Amino acid sequence: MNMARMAVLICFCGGCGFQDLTLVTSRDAGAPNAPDATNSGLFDRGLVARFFLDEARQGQDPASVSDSATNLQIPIAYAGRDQPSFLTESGHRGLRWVAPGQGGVICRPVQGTPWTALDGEAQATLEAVIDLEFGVTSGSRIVHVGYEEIWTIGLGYMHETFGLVLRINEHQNLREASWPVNLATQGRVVVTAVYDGSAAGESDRTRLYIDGERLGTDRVPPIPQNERIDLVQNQSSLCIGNRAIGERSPDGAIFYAALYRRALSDGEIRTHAQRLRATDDP
Ligand SMILES: [Ca+2]
Repeated sequence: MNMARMAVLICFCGGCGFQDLTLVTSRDAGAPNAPDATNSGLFDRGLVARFFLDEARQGQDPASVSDSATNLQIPIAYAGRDQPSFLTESGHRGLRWVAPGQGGVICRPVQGTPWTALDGEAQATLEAVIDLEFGVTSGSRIVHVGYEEIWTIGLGYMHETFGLVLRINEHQNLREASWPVNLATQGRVVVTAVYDGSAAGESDRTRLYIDGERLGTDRVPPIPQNERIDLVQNQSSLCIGNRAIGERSPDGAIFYAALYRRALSDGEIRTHAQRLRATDDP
């Protein structure tokens, strides 16, 4: 019988100055930092939604995809014949949009779903596996919660302007952090954006990682400590690859997307990146 084992891990990242204090529960005495997922090899604590986007082969058009965190079925709205469409790229399944700023979206209102657990939290993690070429200058959506033009929380891509962006609470005071990344030269990458309102330093309240490595930013947003995410539950939808009203697709593929109600640690993000680089399906 495996007994749960508690371990406190303190790791200091060489040169980066970040300290990562992580409390881990492991069922495997040989793996002190093992993911706590049952079968996916990914951390489950604080998980709000997880999409593997593996439902179909190229050319099939299923009506919905599954959120493995809640077992909700999320409708896919297709825009014409071409987007989004399922693809398999080097063995990885996902969906591809063929032009920026178009329609087509995976989307469902948050009200009445377990996703509302994110409402009022002062931490979140948005994670995606993507291979994007372009995004519209006003922000193509990767993982997005909001309504109409509003981002209550989302990860997006603004090609040739700001790069990857994390936006929070636009209906109150827009909090925006950005990282100048040209995804067209990156290929398939694991992108992780963290909002940690509890962080003492402003520069640590928004963090971005590519394949598990943290990027610096020269635009540190002034976010008050412990500001809470307001989802605007009665209006917002959770969407992948667009906003509910369309016109914000990226040009490229999304292979996986997840949303947490806590800030994943640097170590957890690296563990996820290794797993998702290898496979973004269950
Ligand atoms: Ca996938």
